[in-house]
Amino acid sequence: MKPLAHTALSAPLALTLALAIPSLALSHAFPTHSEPRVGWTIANSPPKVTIWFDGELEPAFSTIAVYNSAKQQVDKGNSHINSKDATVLEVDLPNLGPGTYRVYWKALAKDTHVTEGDFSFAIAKK
Ligand SMILES: [Cu+2]
Repeated sequence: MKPLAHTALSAPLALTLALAIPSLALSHAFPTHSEPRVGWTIANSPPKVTIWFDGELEPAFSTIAVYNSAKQQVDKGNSHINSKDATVLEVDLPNLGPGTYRVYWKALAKDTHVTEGDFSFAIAKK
């Protein structure tokens, strides 16, 4: 999965944090893998989309949204960080029909840096 952007939420704040706590400067979060996997075609509607990151996320600004090919949002709107693991972002899905779906994610890391990107997966026709 390739993150498409890595921008500072607030440059002055990020700079202040980076200077104050150097070890946090590199802790922005990038995805390591997802379920469904990037680009894969799967047989059945998945119960949710899960993305694992390489660092802990801030719950308030970290989101996943899933769209169908008609650009309608199809997820259940409950995008959230996993309660047991702050590096995991997930959103529940209703039962989806065959087609291609696009997942847009945005992650705010503890260092105030935002990463975002998108990928697709497909559900095969029966
Ligand atoms: Cu960063």
